[in-house]
Amino acid sequence: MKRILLVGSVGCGKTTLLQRLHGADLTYAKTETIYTDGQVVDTPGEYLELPWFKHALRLASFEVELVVLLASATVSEAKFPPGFTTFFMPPSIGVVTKTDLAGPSAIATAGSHLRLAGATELYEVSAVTGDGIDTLSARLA
Ligand SMILES: Nc1nc2c(ncn2[C@@H]2O[C@H](COP(=O)(O)OP(=O)(O)OP(=O)(O)O)[C@@H](O)[C@H]2O)c(=O)[nH]1
Ligand SMILES: [Mg+2]
Repeated sequence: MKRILLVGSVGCGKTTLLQRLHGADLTYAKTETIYTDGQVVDTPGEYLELPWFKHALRLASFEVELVVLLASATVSEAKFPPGFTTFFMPPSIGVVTKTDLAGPSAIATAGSHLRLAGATELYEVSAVTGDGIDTLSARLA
């Protein structure tokens, strides 16, 4: 599996996706700091949402091959600034999360936020039901 950095707002599903990708039990634990689990660097959503933490995301991105931007299908507002992917040296992909909790138009809205952020390659997943995980795992292999 590629070395990846997970970036997204608080509660968008980064840690749950990490657990799913690793085939681990899904257990909720608030991420308090940047940490590495195998090939995955997980980050707290605050690092995206609070401007003075953003530099930490950029530093962490130097360690990975791919940045994964996550947007929850349950959140209607954009959490990434336009062109956010240019902030990172490695390429980025976009992942819409929590597709089990939203309809097609909400999923499309989250996807449009990821495109505006600069992600040209999008995936739609539910870490809970497993929908879309095989396709994403194949991309990360
Ligand atoms: N239904 C559903 N719930 C999900 C999914 N992914 C995550 N959740 C739930 O959303 C909540 C937040 O998930 P986390 O994975 O902790 O979110 P996070 O992005 O790591 O959040 P921070 O660590 O605070 O930045 C938890 O209660 C998860 O169970 C999903 O695909 N479907
Ligand atoms: Mg987390």
